[in-house]
Amino acid sequence: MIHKVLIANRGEIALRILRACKEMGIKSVSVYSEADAQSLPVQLADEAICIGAASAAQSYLKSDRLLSAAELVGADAIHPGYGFLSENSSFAEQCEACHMKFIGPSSETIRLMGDKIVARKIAHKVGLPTIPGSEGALSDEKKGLELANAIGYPVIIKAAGGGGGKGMRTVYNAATFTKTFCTARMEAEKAFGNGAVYIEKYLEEPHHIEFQILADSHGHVIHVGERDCSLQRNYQKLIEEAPSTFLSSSLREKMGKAAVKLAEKCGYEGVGTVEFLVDKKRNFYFIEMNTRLQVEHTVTEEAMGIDLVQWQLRIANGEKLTVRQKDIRSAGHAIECRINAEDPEKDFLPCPGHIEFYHEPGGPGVRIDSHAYSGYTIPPYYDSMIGKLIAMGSTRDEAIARMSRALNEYLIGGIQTTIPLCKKIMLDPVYRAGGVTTHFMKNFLQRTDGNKTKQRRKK
Ligand code: MV4
Repeated sequence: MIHKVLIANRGEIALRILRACKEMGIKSVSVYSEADAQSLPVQLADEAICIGAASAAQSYLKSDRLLSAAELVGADAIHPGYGFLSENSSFAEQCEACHMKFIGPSSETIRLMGDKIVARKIAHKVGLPTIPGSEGALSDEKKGLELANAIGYPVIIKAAGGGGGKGMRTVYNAATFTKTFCTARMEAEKAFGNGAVYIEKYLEEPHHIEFQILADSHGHVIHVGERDCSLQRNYQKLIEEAPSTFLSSSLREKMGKAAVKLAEKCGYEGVGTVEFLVDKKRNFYFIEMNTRLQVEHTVTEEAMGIDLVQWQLRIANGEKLTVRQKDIRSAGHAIECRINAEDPEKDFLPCPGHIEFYHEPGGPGVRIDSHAYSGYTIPPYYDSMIGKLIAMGSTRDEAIARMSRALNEYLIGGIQTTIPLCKKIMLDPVYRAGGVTTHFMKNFLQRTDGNKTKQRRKK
């Protein structure tokens, strides 16, 4: 039985996890860096323990210190949250060796899915559609060029160690292939310590749709629907929603079954996400599997009326899933806006600093997951997300109306945030029509920047 959980993370997700622990009568322990001593998760957890200096490399990424802290406080399990060590198979392995329950799948599953070439091979082998491309890693630029010529341009070069858009390069013709291939491989080696790259046919304007799966330790797997994460900028998700307006119920069923099959075939345990790209003609293709709780898990929670973090804890405790696939039904429509301490007017420059004033929205259909408060200082060492605003309604229009009004109530003084940008997107006719593709933000910023330039010229 899990009595005490050490939360190996910070910020809003640490808060999210300790809330689930409290509701279940499980003791929670926050770890913190010297920069996070004043943070909300430190103040609200049952215990808190300092693990090092401000930089992530000296604190939240130090597996030995996390394990020592867990042993010191008598924790039975470690929840890694997202980012940091959440998809680090060595850390999961160290936990296994110490008989400290790592809340997530086995280190073996994390390792397999962490290599995007291996994940693609497994998905293909068990019958999921994958994008035409290389079978494994490409040995050299000559083999790469031959294959790219055979597939036809454009092609995309991806790193085995990458994921989430890191280290990707698109190639539009044979003339530029070799050079781009070599740069991609060098960058992959430097960034991931793994120079292995693969290629796929490049899909134009795809939709990014991911399925949330739940798997208990007894081999039962279900999916709890999809999230549409097409609205991104530089591979950073900005607004997510569930369900996707782009899927028919029959396509949803087909993709959900594929996601469940993959989880079953790899002996998955815990919550996981199977990512797909869907093209204009509604062909779907597996791209990656994420073996962690994701930032945007909240839209699934609100759209499906389910607590995913509580399920993570129950599954880690060896409990069986009590819900069956046929019992899973939508509870409405949910949208999440990521509130980042960034200045959209200055090319999304992060702007950490002192929050002088802070007022959260409320009322029907509104949820905020945030560790911010009036007087809090956002440290410059970590990512710039300071909260997530989730709005739900019985229809998408209702969720949009609630999001708009909640964004107007959300008052943050002292720093720049993505709130004004999200307000503009909620009013945008293209967004409101639904079915945005991964190219939405580029077009949106061009359209609206264009307005700004015209206005400046008039002055
Ligand atoms: C692609 C693609 C087009 N064709 N793969 C970016 C994130 C990573 N998980 C996969 N990504 C893409 N892979 C092929 N074969 C286009 C993207 C992509 C993208 C995907 C999801 C959301 C936003 C995106 C923005 C640009 C490119």
